[in-house]
Amino acid sequence: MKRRLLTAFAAILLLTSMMLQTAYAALPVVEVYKDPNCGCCTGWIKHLQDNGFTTNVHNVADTASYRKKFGIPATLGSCHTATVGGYAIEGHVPAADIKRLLKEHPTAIGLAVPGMPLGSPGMEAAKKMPYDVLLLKKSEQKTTSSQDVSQSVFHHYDAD
Ligand SMILES: [Cu+2]
Repeated sequence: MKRRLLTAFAAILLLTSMMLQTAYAALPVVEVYKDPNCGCCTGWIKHLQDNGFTTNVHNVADTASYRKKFGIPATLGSCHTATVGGYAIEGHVPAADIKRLLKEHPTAIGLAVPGMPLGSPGMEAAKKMPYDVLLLKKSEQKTTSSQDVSQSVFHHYDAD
């Protein structure tokens, strides 16, 4: 009898710890690569943290080399580049879109907000610009140029 109770107790403990692990695993750590003097990058990092993400910031001299390594075409570049849950995140991508990406889990390189549009997270401004969050995928065509990345609009943000 006592033994059975102990077994039940152990099972409950195991279940609880599994549930806790799932809760923590819900948002993987964002590894951010930025120039040490980039202010708007810091603004974006704060936006991620305010939305429940844990960040690991790497101050690097050459973000372009990381961009290349993560498969982001230079033409779609911004001020910082990041990885999360096996995806690349380029520029001022809103946290809500990163969460959607992780939830929907498409086969993709990741998301990009090219340039630095005013009004995007970390680029707060009185007047907002319209901008797109792009979903980047490896193109079917087997070429060796940066053209082998296809892009589609993941989320469009309107101007004010
Ligand atoms: Cu920026």
